[in-house]
Amino acid sequence: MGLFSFLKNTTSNWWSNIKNLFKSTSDFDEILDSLEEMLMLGDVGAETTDELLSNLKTFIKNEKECTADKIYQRLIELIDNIVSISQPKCDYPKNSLNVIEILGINGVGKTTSIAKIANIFKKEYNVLVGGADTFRAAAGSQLEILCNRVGVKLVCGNDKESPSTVAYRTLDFAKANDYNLIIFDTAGRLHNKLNLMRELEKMDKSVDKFITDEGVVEKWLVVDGTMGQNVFTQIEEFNKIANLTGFIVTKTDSISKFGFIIGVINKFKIPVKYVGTGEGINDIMIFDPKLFVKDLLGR
Ligand SMILES: Nc1nc2c(ncn2[C@@H]2O[C@H](COP(=O)(O)OP(=O)(O)OP(=O)(O)O)[C@@H](O)[C@H]2O)c(=O)[nH]1
Ligand SMILES: [Mg+2]
Repeated sequence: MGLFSFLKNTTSNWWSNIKNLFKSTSDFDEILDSLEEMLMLGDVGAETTDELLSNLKTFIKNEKECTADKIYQRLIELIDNIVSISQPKCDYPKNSLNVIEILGINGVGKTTSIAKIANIFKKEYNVLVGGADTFRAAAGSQLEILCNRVGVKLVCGNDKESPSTVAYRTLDFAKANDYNLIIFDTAGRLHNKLNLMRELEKMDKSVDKFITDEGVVEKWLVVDGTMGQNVFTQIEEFNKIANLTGFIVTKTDSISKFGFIIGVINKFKIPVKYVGTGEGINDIMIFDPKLFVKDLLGR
């Protein structure tokens, strides 16, 4: 069983239909028309679908003895090239403070994902979690329960504190106590976009005070896989207010189409770091592009 074996139950239907298309006819125009439709239906998105199609058209034009199978192999190669910018390994300098800010709209799985990645990173780093979601009253207690469960120290804010104050306190504590990886939970729902932007800017100021040149600051957006195409708009919005460096795609256990993963990586050139596969602490996997291509496309 491959790492992305969960894809086999669901997505294979989407991809098998695409694969079968290349066996069903040798009329290249017909293949390209149906392929376009299937990529769109699979949430790959208009831009990436257009790019793939135009690339395949050029390939057909230049290939002396083109066959449906050659076009199919080319398609896989193109997808492989797209997703392989997602490098699975996260490597942070152990002698510095490093920060991962977890962003995303409400309910996408930020807090749960923090517990999951804290549990992974604690094997290699001294992990401290900062509860900078002070907007929602229950956020702190949920995070506390999860951090206790994975055995990771938490610095929690109260609802009278601003996220930047909590960030400052957390980093101060981290510096004094030799933590080297700080993961921040943030609020998904602020009154409006401007408010969110201001809070994130203020948080960054706190972070800047502590992070040295060697330290890494990541901003990972959590997107809910069940939202399909809609994740594109969310990413666009967040990318305007924060320089995103990665994605966590959650709830992949409840989805049947993974095309948006291809589209998102291609459009934003930002790697998918982790994939959430359930509600349990261990229901997470590193996004390995090679395995994604192997298991999704059966290469
Ligand atoms: N099936 C499934 N459920 C998940 C996954 N990740 C998170 N969830 C569930 O999604 C719900 C919301 O998760 P949270 O972690 O509280 O989401 P959040 O983004 O922190 O939410 P807010 O703080 O309210 O903005 C919870 O019921 C989680 O158990 C996943 O990978 N698969
Ligand atoms: Mg939360």
